[in-house]
Amino acid sequence: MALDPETREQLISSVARFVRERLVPIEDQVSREDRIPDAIIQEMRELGLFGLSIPAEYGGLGLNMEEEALVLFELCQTSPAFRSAIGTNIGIGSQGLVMFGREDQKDYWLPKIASGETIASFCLTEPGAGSDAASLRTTAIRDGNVYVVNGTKRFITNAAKAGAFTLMARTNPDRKGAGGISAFFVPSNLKGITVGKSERKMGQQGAHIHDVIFENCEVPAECLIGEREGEGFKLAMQVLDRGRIHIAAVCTGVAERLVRDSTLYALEREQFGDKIANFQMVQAMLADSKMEAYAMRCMVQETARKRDAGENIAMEASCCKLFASEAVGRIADRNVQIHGGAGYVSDYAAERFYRDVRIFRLYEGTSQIQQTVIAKNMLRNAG
Ligand code: COS
Repeated sequence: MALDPETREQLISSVARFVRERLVPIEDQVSREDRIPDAIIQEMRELGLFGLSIPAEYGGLGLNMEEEALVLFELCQTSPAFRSAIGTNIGIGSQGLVMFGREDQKDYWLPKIASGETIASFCLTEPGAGSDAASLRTTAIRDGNVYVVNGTKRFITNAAKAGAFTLMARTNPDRKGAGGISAFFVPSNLKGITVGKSERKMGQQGAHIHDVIFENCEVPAECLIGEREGEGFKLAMQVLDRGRIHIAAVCTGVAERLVRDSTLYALEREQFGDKIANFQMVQAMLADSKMEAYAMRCMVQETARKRDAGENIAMEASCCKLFASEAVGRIADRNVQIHGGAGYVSDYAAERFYRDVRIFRLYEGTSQIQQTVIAKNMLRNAG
């Protein structure tokens, strides 16, 4: 459901103010302490950020994809670790349920997800199944009223805080590939679930990833998302189609922040008796970064609108994710370059953002997976 223009503007400007006044001042602290203060998480709840995309009838703000992107453009003008706190609730952790869940499942879980009372994570990746998601080996074998789940999930964002997991597991181990996979929405407090340690990462300190281990975990049969087994891979792919627009919007927000940082630094720093902003080689870098950030915004908005209109956007979502994640890497690199030696030391945000943006080219499908999806669709359409 689209918001009326006035409410939409109010939401976007309150998020922008929250970022400017509450998040930017503590970026460095969050990075050093590897922790977002509880008071900030509470403010995020109060702003409705955990429920941006959850339909209004379940207590969320019910934003469509275009509106969600507009909010992310603002929310991500700061360390992307803050977005990660809400990212799984509004994206990959909840959307399987929103798109394919039964009414009883949605009634029970979505209000808790929307309020931030429950954190929802997405369990697809495994030690042996990353890009080749259809090769996952976690099994869920039906035994009376339960599925007995065994397997390990890897790099699961927000797992230690999660109250529930969207879990992809093989209900038919005789069937290799996508067809034997089903999706479940599983409470995290079941016996037989262990969450591993927080992994040390290159960037985005304050956001955490863990292994989730299932050992003879008895998952009630009603946790199957939807009515039928074997639909889990397609669910995961559709969640990721949407997730790829979301990540591209995140990249756009970060890119716009870095373009601003680069410009302000170039206007402040003097060399050879002049502001470096007056040197054409610096201007060329600024212009390239601006051009790319603008292209990102346009691509994301266009694709989000198409999705809202009900079109199949699998190919365009991959175009957005591929372009935006690669471009924000170049923009972060130019930002370091414009800062010179100061860009390499941790006193400036440039160094931190340079590390933070590297993950965008990896998660929710590497750049090479996006190329594969784009080319597959092109060839199919041409055929
Ligand atoms: N929407 C709906 N259905 C889809 C789909 C989509 N976007 N993409 C694929 N499918 C369906 C196919 O139609 C096919 O169904 P049928 O068997 O009924 O024809 C089935 O899913 C298998 O598709 P495909 O053969 O294309 O699967 P592949 O094993 O070749 O894998 C890629 C496809 C590589 C695109 C997929 O494994 C992928 O996205 N990998 C990256 C995973 C990822 O992003 N991981 C990040 C971790 S999550 S944060």
